[in-house]
This record gives sequence, C-alpha cells and structure tokens, in this order.
Amino acid sequence: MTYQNILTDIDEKIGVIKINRPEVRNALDATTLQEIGDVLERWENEESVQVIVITGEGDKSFAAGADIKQLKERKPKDALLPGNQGLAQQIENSSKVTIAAINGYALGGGCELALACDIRIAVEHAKIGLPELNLSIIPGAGGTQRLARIIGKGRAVEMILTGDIISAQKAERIGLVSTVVPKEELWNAVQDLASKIVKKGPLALTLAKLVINQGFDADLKTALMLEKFAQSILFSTEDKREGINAFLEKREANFKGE
Ligand code: CO8
Repeated sequence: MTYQNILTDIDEKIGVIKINRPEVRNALDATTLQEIGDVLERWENEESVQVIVITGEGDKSFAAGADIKQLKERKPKDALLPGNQGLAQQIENSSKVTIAAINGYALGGGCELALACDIRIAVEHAKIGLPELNLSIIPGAGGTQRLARIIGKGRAVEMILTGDIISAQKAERIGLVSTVVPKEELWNAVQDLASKIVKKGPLALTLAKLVINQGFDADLKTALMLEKFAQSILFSTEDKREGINAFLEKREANFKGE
C-alpha cells in the first residue's frame, strides 16, 4: 500500500509509520492524519506487527503540529468532529505497543500524537511543546489531558499556558520522554526497545497496556479489579503455559498470542 504523506515498513514484528512532509516540518494535514489512521486500522489485525513506531522523515521534525494553512479554514463545528482526538485515541487504544521516536520538533498536534503513544524516545536536539495558545487555540488532540497525566498538572499547566518549547533534556527530566539519545543512535535505541517488547506474549502486552491505561483514570479499587480480571484471562492462555514451561526448561519462549 502506498501513501501520499507517510512511509510505512514492517520488519521483525516492528511496524514503522514515518510522517513524510519534511518541507513543512512534517505538519499534520488532513491527508496525513487520515493515512496514519488507516495504517493503524490495518495493522490492528496484522499479526506480523506487535510494536508500532511513529517517527518523522528527516532530522528536523517529528511533526510540527496541525497544518496551520488548513487550520486557518477550520470552523467552530470542525473542532467538535471526532477527527483530531480520534487519531490520538486510536493510537492510545491500539492493541499494539506504540513508540514515538521523536527525531526533532514535536509541537502541537505532533506532541499530542507522541503523548498518545505508550513510550517516547527523543534525539538530543528534539524540541517539544504545545504552542497552540500562541494561535489563541488550545491543544485539541488530547494534549490538555494527557500531558497532565504524564508530567503532572502543575508542569502541564505551565507548559500549555506559556506555550514554551522545551529541550529533550528537560523533557527527560520531567518524564515527558523516557530516553534521550544522540541522533545517530535513535534507530538502534528504538530497535533495542522494540525487540525486547516483541519477545513478550502478545496478549500479555495488550492487556498490560489496557489495564494501565484504563486503570489510570479509574479509582484504585476498580483498577485493581481490572488487573485481576486481565490476569485471570492470561492464566487461561497457551502463552502463559509456554512462558512458564520455557522458564523451567531454560529455553526461550515461543509465544503465539493464544
Ligand atoms: N503547518 C504548516 N506549515 C508549517 C508548519 C505547520 N505546523 N510548521 C512549519 N511549517 C512550514 C513553514 O510554513 C515553512 O514553509 P515555507 O518554507 O513555505 O515558508 C516550512 O514549514 C519550514 O518552516 P520554518 O521556516 O518555520 O522552519 P524552522 O526550522 O525555522 O522552524 C518550527 C521550525 C519551529 C517547527 C516552526 O516552523 C514552527 O514554529 N512551526 C509551527 C509550530 C506550531 O505552532 N505548531 C502548532 C500548530 S497548532 C496544532 O497543532 C493544533 C493541534 C490540533 C490537533 C492536530 C491533530 C493531531
């Protein structure tokens, strides 16, 4: 499948979506958003993909936010459509593990896509922020909610109200990204991380992610119940038998997602 604004690739259970509009710093126009959504939907049922990496083409930018030329035409009713929040939710709710490989600017909607991913790795020169208030709008793809959940409300309020764009080093310090690497090492770091993850049982990965995400917004009692139910499902799987047998037999497990 060929797309206009993104490049895709699957290798060793790692699917890569690369936003490919470097001439506009990988700004997210409607076609790009629709194409990313389309790939995510296709890969949802693709057993050969267990981890999805989202990144940007070139050294400069992961994604510099919504395409401001298109934003100019947006009317109040457009913000009420499911579109923008929908893609971030699709990423967050994907049964696959998602990694944002932040190769440069991750601003506005670009930052929001990264926030929806399970893990964020950035290059040393990355710059991250939600500068929407400079345009007199607010982050509209979940940024007002996810940033606070990831770095805490106090820091999130300051970042959003000032529109400050922070360095990768500060982003790592405050927990916005988990790792910062030199740009030449980004791909190795992503592959190291992804290859550890793809060795795990696919059902355990999906349920761990689901319990963490759904449990985070529930009260502790409900969240612990979710954990219990998910564990109970996993206790009935072939993969659980295989994982334990492999450990006891001192061999690598061969998980099948069953
Ligand atoms: N939209 C459209 N074009 C852009 C964007 C953008 N977001 N960002 C950069 N470009 C274009 C520039 O207009 C320029 O085009 P041209 O060559 O024709 O003049 C080209 O890319 C290169 O840009 P710069 O010359 O500015 O490049 P620099 O390297 O000097 O600066 C920056 C890069 C810092 C990224 C700068 O371009 C910038 O500040 N861009 C805008 C960042 C921004 O404000 N983003 C927030 C947008 S609002 C938003 O994202 C709302 C989210 C709503 C939900 C989205 C759905 C997920």
